[in-house]
Amino acid sequence: MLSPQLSYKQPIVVSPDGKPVALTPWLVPIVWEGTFDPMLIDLIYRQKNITIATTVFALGKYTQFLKVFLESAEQNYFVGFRVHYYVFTDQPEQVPAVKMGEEHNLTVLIVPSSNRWQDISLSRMARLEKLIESRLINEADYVFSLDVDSKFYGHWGVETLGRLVGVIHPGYYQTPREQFTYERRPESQAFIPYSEGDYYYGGAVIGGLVEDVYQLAKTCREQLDIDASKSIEAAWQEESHLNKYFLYNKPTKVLSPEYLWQDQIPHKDRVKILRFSQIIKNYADVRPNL
Ligand code: 48C
Repeated sequence: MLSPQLSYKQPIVVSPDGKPVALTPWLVPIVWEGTFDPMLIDLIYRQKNITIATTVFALGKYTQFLKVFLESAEQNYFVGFRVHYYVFTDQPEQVPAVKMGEEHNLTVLIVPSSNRWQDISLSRMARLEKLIESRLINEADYVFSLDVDSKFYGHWGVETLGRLVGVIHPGYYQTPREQFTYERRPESQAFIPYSEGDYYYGGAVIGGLVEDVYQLAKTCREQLDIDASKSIEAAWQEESHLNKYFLYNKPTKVLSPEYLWQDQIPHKDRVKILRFSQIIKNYADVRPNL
């Protein structure tokens, strides 16, 4: 019995007349400027007493990105709500002292160094899984895992909260699915055939309710372990496994590329506003290996 071929038309993100599409084929919101009322949604969430945990990994030379990440976050990220940052690093002394807003806290978690950036990226799922098991299950309602080599340029608020939240990668939102950089080797647990795929999600932003992000992290870690036991490393490390997960466990909210841009990509005629963007860096200067 062949597994049912999940081939269906590829969802579009921006319509031919340039208008953003605000709903996925499975009827969950795609969050763009203008598709939500910040005042109203703030009012709704203020009634709840929520805590948002945020994990960032800053190993090796990536500690240099912490200052801009944290300072720009304090100006834009869940301002007015309770936020607890968990900074994973191999150099605690490199974590800058950044003035935190009210009810914003930061905990430093020491992890061993690594001389392969791929391993650092790959290990994030395992670390997230363990952090949720050991602490977040009691300390937070929502959790976001964000790439540290980024900067907040605009409002990032409770419009991004949901059970399971992914972001559309800025490099692939107007690309045919056959060109998505999914893992295409059937022997990998992250395999996605050319005929399938909704969006190409960026690994730099993963979010949702603690319990749901736990299931994501645990599943991806298990899949990563299976691949590793066969000496397979997926095309884009844990981002490949994340895309596989989101294909079969649809996000309940999808963030537009406003929530994950890249500084080197022009944005004026593409998104109305930039909120979070990966800064330009020379990988040779910041990574332990090429
Ligand atoms: O903390 C590090 N140190 C490294 O040497 C390489 C990656 N990382 C962490 O992994 C950072 O949190 C990065 O944001 C993340 C993987 N993402 C990237 O390297 C690029 N944003 C693709």
